[in-house]
Amino acid sequence: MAFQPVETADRSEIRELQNERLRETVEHAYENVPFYRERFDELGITPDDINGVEDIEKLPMTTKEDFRDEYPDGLFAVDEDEVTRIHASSGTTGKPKIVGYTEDDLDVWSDVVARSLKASGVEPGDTVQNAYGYGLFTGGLGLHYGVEKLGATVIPIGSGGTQRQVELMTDLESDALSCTPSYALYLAETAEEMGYDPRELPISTIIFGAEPCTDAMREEIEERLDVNGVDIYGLSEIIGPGVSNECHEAQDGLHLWEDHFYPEVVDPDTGEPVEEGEEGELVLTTLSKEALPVFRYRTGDLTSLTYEECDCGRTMVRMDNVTGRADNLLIVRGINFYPSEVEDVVLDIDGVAPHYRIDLREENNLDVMELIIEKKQEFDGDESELYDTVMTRLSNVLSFTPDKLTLVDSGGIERTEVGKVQRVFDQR
Ligand code: DLL
Repeated sequence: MAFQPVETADRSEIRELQNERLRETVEHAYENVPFYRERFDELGITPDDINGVEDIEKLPMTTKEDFRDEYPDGLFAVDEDEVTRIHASSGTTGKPKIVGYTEDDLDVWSDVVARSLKASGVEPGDTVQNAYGYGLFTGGLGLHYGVEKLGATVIPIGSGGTQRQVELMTDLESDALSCTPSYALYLAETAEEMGYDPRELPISTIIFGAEPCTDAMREEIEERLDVNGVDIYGLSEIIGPGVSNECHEAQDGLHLWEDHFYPEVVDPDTGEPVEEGEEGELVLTTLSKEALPVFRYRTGDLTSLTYEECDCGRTMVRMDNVTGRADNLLIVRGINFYPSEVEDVVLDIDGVAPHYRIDLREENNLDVMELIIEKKQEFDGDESELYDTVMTRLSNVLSFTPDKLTLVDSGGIERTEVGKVQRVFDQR
């Protein structure tokens, strides 16, 4: 059922592994990363103070600014000749975050991605069409080696070239597709334009990640392509895709592979831990990374954790799917909301396609929000009624309405064929 026995291990066994690995990681980082040694000194701690994960809060937190300050490799804990691979994650501003892997790190990464794929319902012998970008982005190569590790066949097509994706998928009878959720929809549209019925394409599973996906968006993908949509989560600073993944059996949260990554959830403002089940910012500590050990990394991603048993038999903690980031809270004239809240409301309305954008600008020193949404191709109802429905629903559920609501025809919102979709354009 699971790819590795540890996925269903007793909690006490998992805890022992975590304790042992945390102690090793602390020693390793203290010995080899001046940045961490200085932080430890400032806090007045040494590796002897860390006996296990119960001491995790004594450790310093690491932020994306630390990656930038230590650019390119100041956080690396091994010599250059031990680094087998480099990846990078480009932020919206400034230098990218550079991450490195030893051979053992790459092995762990393949393992956790293979676990993720198996949890998604992919079996050895299946064919996975990997439409994540290859290159510095961790999505392409990360998924690639996981598919091979599982014993499945990978089609390393990468991102873009959507017509070719559809043709190859049909000719090679791909069982699964890995891509961003927005790309899955784009592929469905392209297939339709090419004269295919997207529901008749051979894929039965889509492993989507790298972007937030609300339940409404997932339903749309599943319906349009007649697939099971499974969520994969990860970030370059920790390893890449494969930090956690939904199981297809229960699809009730993402199992976090906590023998390699220790999770905490904290209040994004104070950094203090929140109760199990409560939402906050995910903070991750690597437990086995050699090239780039990271303590208490502030991911910025909002989620909650549950240690309750899962129907699938895996014992590893589950995190809620990530639909918001602590830093994408929008504040418009004092009203706070996340783009995902707007998405949830709007996509639930008949006649609205899963494509939208939020434009924020300043007019006469005031914030102005414009919401642009696309009508479904088959929509033939009354446009002003649709307009009213959207406004009323937003007002009822979120207690605010945009200053301007624009309905555009199908295809009116630009699609993202390569990379991550951008839905908020803040020009303030
Ligand atoms: O996006 C790694 C990845 C590749 C994950 C392919 C899944 C599939 P980065 O480019 O470093 O790495 O971006 C990491 O993307 O902190 C989240 O904000 C967001 N993210 C990743 N997966 C999900 C997901 C890759 N399943 C950042 N749901 C993370 C929501 C996600 N957000």
